[in-house]
Amino acid sequence: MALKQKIVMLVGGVGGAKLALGLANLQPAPQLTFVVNTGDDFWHLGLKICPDMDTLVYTLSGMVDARMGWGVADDTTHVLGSLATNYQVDPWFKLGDRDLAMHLLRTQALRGGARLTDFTADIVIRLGITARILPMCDAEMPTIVETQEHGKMSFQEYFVKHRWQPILRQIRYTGGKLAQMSPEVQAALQEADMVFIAPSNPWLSIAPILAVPNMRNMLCRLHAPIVAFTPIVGGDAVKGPTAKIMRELNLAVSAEAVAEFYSGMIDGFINDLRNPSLRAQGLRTVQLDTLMTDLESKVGLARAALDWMGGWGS
Ligand code: FO1
Repeated sequence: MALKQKIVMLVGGVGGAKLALGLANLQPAPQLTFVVNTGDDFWHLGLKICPDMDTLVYTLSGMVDARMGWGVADDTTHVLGSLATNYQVDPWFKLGDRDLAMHLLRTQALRGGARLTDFTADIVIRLGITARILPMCDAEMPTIVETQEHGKMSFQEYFVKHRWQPILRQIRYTGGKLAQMSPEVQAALQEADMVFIAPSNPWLSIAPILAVPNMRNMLCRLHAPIVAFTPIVGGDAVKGPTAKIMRELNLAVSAEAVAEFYSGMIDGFINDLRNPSLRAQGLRTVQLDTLMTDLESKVGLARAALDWMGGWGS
């Protein structure tokens, strides 16, 4: 597969950022665009927090805390500690001191009227990232979860405060009248030679992107091939709540159910070697080792995916 081709990847969360890093190591950066989930974003302690955007930015810039997969490496928590000790503020959402720099700058920029797209473009340059990182949308589109035990709650309350333990009944992808696809996302998709859907949680990380008005429609009509990666490996999620959520949504925990979720939109599906092979009509599939434990395996998976797609024409 010629590396000059323009690639767009829909991504959210830690698993997606790993593949993004693999791809960024292979692909000439101006040809690579990431469209990132912002459904996880929220306001906390007066600051605008964009966890999936930051996870990707920190991963691609080499700043990420590799053990957690999010936040900044070697960070301290003096501010959070002071809030807890001196002011009895519950420190349930771990904001490190170095990480706070990003939230302060972003909050200042947004309060000053900047778009999240422009703020991110500026940050990306400052941190030496050459790939393009676009939020799925500039308006707020918070994901709301409906749980059996506590009713409605914001995404981060569900995911972090309650450690995704409540039973999920429904997920709502909200967006006001202002929610619309940015010209940058629209152009990136229209110009793309191929689109990847990262092995991120389909319901928590990818579905919010697909819920941006006109996004699903546009992807379904795109001439460029769209290929999704399985987040299910060996009948379970690599990390996080994907398998638990699938059970709660009455779905089989399988790569097949994930492929089904994207059906009508994707042309190809990258399954894992450890999963049963799947056959879905009109869908090209391949089984690869999708576990990404180090940089070599991240780059290896990206390369194998590109090589596989390179053979499509023949
Ligand atoms: N995840 C956690 O499990 N606990 C945290 O306290 C936490 C803090 C946090 C702070 C900044 C940031 O950018 C991400 C953070 N995350 C934390 C990760 C994040 O909330 C989730 O991984 C995503 O939203 C799900 O994709």
